[in-house]
Amino acid sequence: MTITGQKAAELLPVFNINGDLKEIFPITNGNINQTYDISVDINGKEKHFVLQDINVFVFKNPRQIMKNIELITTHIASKLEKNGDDRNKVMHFLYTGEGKNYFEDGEGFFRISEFVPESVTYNSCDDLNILRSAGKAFGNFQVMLSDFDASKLFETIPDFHNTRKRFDTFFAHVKEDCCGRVLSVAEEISQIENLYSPAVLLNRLLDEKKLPLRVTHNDTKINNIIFDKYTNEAKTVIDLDTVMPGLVAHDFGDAIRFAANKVAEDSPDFSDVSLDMDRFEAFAQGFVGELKDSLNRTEIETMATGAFTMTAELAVRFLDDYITGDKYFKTLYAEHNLVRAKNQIKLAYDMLDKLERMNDIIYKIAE
Ligand code: GN1
Ligand code: MG
Repeated sequence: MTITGQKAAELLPVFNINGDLKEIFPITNGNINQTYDISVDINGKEKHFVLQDINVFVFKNPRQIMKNIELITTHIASKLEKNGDDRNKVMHFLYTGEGKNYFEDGEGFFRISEFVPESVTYNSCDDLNILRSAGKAFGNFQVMLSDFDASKLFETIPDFHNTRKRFDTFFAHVKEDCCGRVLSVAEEISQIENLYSPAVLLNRLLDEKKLPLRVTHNDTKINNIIFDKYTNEAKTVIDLDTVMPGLVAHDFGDAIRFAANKVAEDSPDFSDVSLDMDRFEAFAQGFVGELKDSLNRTEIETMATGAFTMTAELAVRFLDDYITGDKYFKTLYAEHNLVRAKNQIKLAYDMLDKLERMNDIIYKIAE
């Protein structure tokens, strides 16, 4: 739901912010939750916060998300402190008078965090140093959670990166054709059918217990990292809604899918869609470099496959949303999900072509 200025002002005292709302701006990065930058006058000083209304169609149980986030961030904060680092480096939400890190009423499910000052985020980036540091930040996020007991976490979206299930659900929806759109995307459906077999490789290796489950972020778009505005150092990893047990290749792969595509994931310039190998290498240096001592052989061998897998999965998810009536992802125009799907299909095929080169790069870094 859209948050009005009046609602934002009402929420300030609920989260113990003693000040007056000055302005509220939508932050349009995310495809799911409604997010705002709010500025508040606190005793004559302006301070910014991030206010969000969680999408409860997507996150059926938002209280579980907030519990997960509380556990994860407390774990990371105490680890930072132990290492002599600043515990505030990890993101944290404000608490209400009732001791909750959220507030819900008939109008929405709200949470507020402090805006990281002097910071910047990137939706796309061709600066290889920034990409390397993004890789390092997401790799380090997993390092910080490597001793976290995964059984404490709720599965906030069951089967979130169960690629095989994503495909199977999609094929079932194709049969149902609830919105009469299937015929118009017959070509894309057959392209997706041809991706099925390579895309379920990670599922198979997981079933065979050759890949370990770790605590992963699961939504590693580069805009989920806050960078220092002046030094471009990665400061904080945000968007912890989908932190759940997962595969390391999912985190690596989703980041590559998003940050190493030559164009945005929803660009309609399909002929420009392609995996940029320099960006791939830079991110991999940061990510694999950070984690290599803890990765097993199969994880290293399937890291690049993860990029293909996540791209194929997103192609499926976007097309699935299109044929079932655009209920999941925010769309700005009628064919937005279809454009996203076509873009990701093109990228997935390009990655299959480049798989060997990608693997060579990973092996070199992991040596
Ligand atoms: C959604 O809301 P945002 O932009 O952080 C989605 C991700 C997709 C992404 C595609 C919970 O993330 O899985 O990769 O859109 N998040 C959820 O842009 O489904
Ligand atoms: Mg997200």
